[in-house]
Amino acid sequence: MRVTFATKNEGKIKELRNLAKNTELNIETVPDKIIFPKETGLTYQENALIKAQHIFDLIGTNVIADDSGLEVDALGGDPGIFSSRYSKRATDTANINKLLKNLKNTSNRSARFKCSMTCILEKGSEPLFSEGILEGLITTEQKGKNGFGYDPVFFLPDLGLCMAEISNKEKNTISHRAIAFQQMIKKLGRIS
Ligand code: ITT
Repeated sequence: MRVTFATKNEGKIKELRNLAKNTELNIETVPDKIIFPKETGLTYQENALIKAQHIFDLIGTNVIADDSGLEVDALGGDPGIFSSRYSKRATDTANINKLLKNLKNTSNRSARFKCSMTCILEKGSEPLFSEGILEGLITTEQKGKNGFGYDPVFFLPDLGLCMAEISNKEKNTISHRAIAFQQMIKKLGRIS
């Protein structure tokens, strides 16, 4: 089944393509010229639906979207739904720098990645939703070159490594996005 992934984030595309390898889903991307509407939702789920619905309205075929973010306990859950636009420059490096600055001298480093995924199918059923969460700790300095976003400062206590230090393949066995995707695959299986 062909599904268009409503995102502009190259890191997400790479991950979802790999996740979909052993499934019947064929992940397509949106043309560069497409402009997404503002993510005005108050939750990951609302924002994922805004992205998916926008592309579905344009192309009318199966669409999948994810909205995700990092929640840091010592910052009251920030940056949360604003994770990609946390800093003014809104680049991965600027976001990480702002995060580490805001956590300076903070001993509570607990945090989690959350992902809400939605799928709208052309056969006209209600949108499907799934979710994934991954717990971790925010480091004091960056480590590793893999992944994207906050991966270089997201420490995985069970592995003793940052997310950016593990392979993309390994990330895809534990990540919030992988959990949400596996749940979505089950839901799609039930209705096909
Ligand atoms: P699209 O809206 O086009 O999908 P985006 O990057 O703006 O791309 P989101 O609005 O969902 O996507 O924001 C997610 C942000 O949360 C992302 O840019 C990262 O900063 C962070 N994030 C989400 N998943 C992550 C992951 O697996 N590793 C590291 N950072 C992640």
